[in-house]
Amino acid sequence: MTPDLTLYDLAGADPALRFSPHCWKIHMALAHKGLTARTVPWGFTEKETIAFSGQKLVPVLLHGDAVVSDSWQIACYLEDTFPERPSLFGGDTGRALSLFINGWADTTLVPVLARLLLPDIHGLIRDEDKDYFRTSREKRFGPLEDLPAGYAEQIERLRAALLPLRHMLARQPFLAGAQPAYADYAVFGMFMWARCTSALALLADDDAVHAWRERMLDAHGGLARRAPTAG
Ligand SMILES: N[C@@H](CCC(=O)N[C@@H](CS)C(=O)NCC(=O)O)C(=O)O
Repeated sequence: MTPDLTLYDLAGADPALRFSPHCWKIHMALAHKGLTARTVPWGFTEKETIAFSGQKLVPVLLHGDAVVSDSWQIACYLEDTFPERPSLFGGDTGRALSLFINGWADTTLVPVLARLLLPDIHGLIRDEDKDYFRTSREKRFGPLEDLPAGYAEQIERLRAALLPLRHMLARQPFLAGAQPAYADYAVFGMFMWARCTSALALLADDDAVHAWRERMLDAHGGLARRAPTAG
């Protein structure tokens, strides 16, 4: 029987525009497991809609009576609930290493990318979310209007931060080895955040990370490549 899954998924003013890096990790993880979820588009200030989950962020996954929030917890839930389907981690060692890569992407790539993407995202979200988005993001990153002035340096920072990835992808096609798995999705979510919201060229054409990103866009029948983008 097909499991009944629902995913609360960050959306723009256009509900088809799904750009959350953490939600994208889960879109890819679901596809990896051969699962589909009904998705519910969610705006930044719709905190009441997900209050049942006991927290204020997406993704949130519902499966029967189970309510799971936080992308890493959702990935572990999918792995443990559907062990007969293709593994996201390839065992306990792979799970531990995937947790490191997930944490690396969240702590190293999110702040660098945020400075490149936030002004465009502000233009793409629902009017009723704009004040909240601006106030919450400007506390961390300063005035949104000031960010574009630093884009060239910021892209260099991003490319420098990707060195460990580049080093590995020069030797194997995916972070998880011959085929993609959650380690890849944890990083690729960041690139979907950028692809869906921005036209900035973040990677040089001859970068091994660029070639990997192309392979990831093609993975699972081109799920990510088909996703609506702002452009
Ligand atoms: N550690 C969480 C982070 C979730 C998160 O930051 N979600 C963002 C969307 S990408 C969100 O819900 N933001 C709402 C807000 O900023 O109030 C995870 O991995 O799921």
